[in-house]
Amino acid sequence: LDIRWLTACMEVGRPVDSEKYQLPEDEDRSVTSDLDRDSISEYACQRRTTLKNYNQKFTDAFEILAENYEFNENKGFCTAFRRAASVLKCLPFTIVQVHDIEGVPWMGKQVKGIIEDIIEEGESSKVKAVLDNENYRSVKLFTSVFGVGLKTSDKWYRMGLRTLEEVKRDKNLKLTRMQKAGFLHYDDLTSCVSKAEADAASLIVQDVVWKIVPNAIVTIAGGFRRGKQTGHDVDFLITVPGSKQEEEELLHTVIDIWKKQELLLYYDLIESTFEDTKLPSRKVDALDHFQKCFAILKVHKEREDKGNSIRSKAFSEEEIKDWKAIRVDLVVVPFEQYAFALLGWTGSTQFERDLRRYATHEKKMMLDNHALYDKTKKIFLNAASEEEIFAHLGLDYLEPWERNA
Ligand code: DCT
Ligand code: MG
Repeated sequence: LDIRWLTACMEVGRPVDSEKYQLPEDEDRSVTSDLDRDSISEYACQRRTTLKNYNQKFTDAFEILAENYEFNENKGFCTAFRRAASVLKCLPFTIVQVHDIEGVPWMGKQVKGIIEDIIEEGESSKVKAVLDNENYRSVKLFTSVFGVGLKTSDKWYRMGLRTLEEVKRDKNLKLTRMQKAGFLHYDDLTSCVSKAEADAASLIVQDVVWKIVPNAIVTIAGGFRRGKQTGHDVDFLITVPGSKQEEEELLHTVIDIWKKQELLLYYDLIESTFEDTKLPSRKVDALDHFQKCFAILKVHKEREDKGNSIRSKAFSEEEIKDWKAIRVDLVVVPFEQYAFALLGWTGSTQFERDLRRYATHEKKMMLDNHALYDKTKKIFLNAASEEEIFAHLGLDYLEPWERNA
């Protein structure tokens, strides 16, 4: 495990709408712009954060430290480093001296220390120590398997296991169905999903959904909606205007069809746990209560060897794997909650955290993936679009590609 492996998935791409963001490609802006740093909000939902990150060497370092704190259940430091990474992603210049971060929020003592180390030494010894730490490396490795969380990783580590081979060899371990799929498709699932692969998955999803409900709306959310060129999965929201029954049955029918087509390598269908009566004090630990399907789809590769058919004929069918296992999340959303679900599932995770924190602390409102509740007026605020939700919260609208906090 080394830093290259860790950062392989953290790419810096171009925003979707390049007309609006004519930033010079790869230009390293080391000159501090005349940006008023005191005006940078402590909330990611009040910062425009595109994929152009001028401070990746700092944000990568913070994210490694945050992750290590997460592994060790130190929530305070984890949050501090996540917020620090997030805020640096919106700076329109590269930090070259400590003075550059004066007035920038979330620059605490520890954070400043790391920044100083990186400026002076080119790297941080604290980050290096984490990357060399046996516990960090093992947990990072174990959690890279689909279905393995911190609890399982910790258990394996305490059992003395250090490699995936050791885990696979241990016959006493009872793997869940999800973990078995994770090991089976490990290489595919740990190599990033490209934009082209996400588009191919979109076609598969649209094709089956529209066959069942022709007027259903299928939207790609998550990182790809924010303009990222790679991701760890592809997130889809599906809504069926009109019939509740069609809505409830849709995912079941999708699964049946995919099974017949042998496209489904794994799935877990979770029924909706949404109950109107419990509003607005819903369980906060669940991401949301929509019916959803966590799946691994078999996505067939575009044939690249059209002019090379003699070579392909030399291999038997089994030898050529012409597909890739891709993680796909399908979320079925009632039409009237669509804007809230879209806002919640577009992310980034840090953007979402700050949006909810802003609603709670600045507006005395409660925002989740289902609704927005005004605690002062004791009413739900309806919204048909993301723009309306931003407006209810008194926020300037941020386009999806400005939410890469
Ligand atoms: N989300 C959230 N809180 C979380 C996890 C996720 O609000 N704890 C939201 C934001 C993004 C969306 O769900 C989809 O989640 P991921 O697929 O994990 O995020 P992503 O941004 O799409 O990242 P990736 O590109 O790696 O798939
Ligand atoms: Mg995603």
